[in-house]
Amino acid sequence: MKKQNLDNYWMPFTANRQFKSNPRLVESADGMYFTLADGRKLLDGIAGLWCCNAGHNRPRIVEAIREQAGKLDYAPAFQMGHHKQFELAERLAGHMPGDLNKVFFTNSGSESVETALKMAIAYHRANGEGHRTRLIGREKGYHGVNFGGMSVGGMPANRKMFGSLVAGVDHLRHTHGIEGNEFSKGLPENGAEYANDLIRMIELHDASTIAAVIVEPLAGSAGVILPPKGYLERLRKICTDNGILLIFDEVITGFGRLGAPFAVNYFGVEPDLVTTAKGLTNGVVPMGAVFAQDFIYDTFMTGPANAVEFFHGYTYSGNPMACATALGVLDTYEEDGLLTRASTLADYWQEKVHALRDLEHVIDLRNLGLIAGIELRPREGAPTARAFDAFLQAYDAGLLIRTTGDTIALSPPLIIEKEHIDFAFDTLRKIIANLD
Ligand code: PXG
Repeated sequence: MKKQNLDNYWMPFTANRQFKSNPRLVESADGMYFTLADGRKLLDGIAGLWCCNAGHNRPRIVEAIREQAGKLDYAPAFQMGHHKQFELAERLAGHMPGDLNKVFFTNSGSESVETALKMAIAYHRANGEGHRTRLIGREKGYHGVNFGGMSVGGMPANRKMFGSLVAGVDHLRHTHGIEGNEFSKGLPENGAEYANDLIRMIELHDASTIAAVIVEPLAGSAGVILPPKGYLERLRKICTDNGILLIFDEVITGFGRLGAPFAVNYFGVEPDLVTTAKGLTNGVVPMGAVFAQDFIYDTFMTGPANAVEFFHGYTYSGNPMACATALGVLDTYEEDGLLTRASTLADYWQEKVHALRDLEHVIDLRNLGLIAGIELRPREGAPTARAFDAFLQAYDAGLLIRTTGDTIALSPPLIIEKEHIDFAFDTLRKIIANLD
């Protein structure tokens, strides 16, 4: 076979030179597994990138795409519509609790975040409070890579190369590493008071300048950081008391990851806007969605009926192929009970995660639903190297994991069976025990 030319593709979030010197190329995928060019199988421990919640090559999804491609390939996104956009929005709203009934389509998590931030600022303006423009994010937050999301995000490496970012942004402290929370099973006990950072910001900036607070209910990318018990509830109350919109970024937690359809259901805390992507289409076709409370939508629907109410949208918002895919994905989730299945495996998963506690390199273990964070002690003078070694060794042993800093993150497809969980943790135990 002709050797593949790897020169032209500039890979995202990848050490290009290292990768190209020893590429890891997947050939196909089915169920819980990727297959490599040499026929070797790789158990997918991270659902692609936290997105293939129904696993790979699911027949309903493949069929939905085939059928749509031969029927309606594209429809103009503005001033025109097609049936599947409305059907999908209705079905999605049916899974989201409360009055989060209005759905705006995007093409990625990053675009969902930009959309939600713009909705928040524009909402206040439409509501006669145009002075509310400030956005509050959180340290270690990840809200995608576009300017708004990067600015409210709190990952230094993702920000430092890109200048002064969006003005008028502030950050709550993160909740990682709070004393007494090490090795918590599920939600940690300590740190609800970190939500009071928002009160300090209100005292500093005045509530009348703040449009919205955006947080991941559970921060994935920064290494699986869980909200302390009561934290999200407190954030909700402070926002409500001060007329500030609360945005949950559910790009990772959405679509069954925690054992409920959304973190909104799981925590019983209702934000004003919810951003999603990833699991919405099982990662198969790019798509995102923002859920808005009815009152937000209604606030926009007040001018003349022939006026565009929200000057925002994408050529591919509600793209027919993406909508058809998402409908096939929802069928699969519903038929297989995947939006709640993680809750039936969460105890078993938790037990397996915390069984790694005796390993010398392990300094913290975190879990919720079908998510795990295994934090390793960084190697002297070489942060991230130990975890990346684990990634390479797991790959050689037939297991795909993800690392961020010195934390290993796991978030498998929600179709996972106990035997897969056993394989993943047995493999990781051996690898971590033998790391330098
Ligand atoms: N918000 C959150 C909470 C995310 O996790 C985005 C927004 C951006 O989504 P897009 O579709 O624009 O990439 C994300 C994406 C990882 C990892 O391994 C996480 C993401 C993407 C790639 C890798 O932690 N999250």
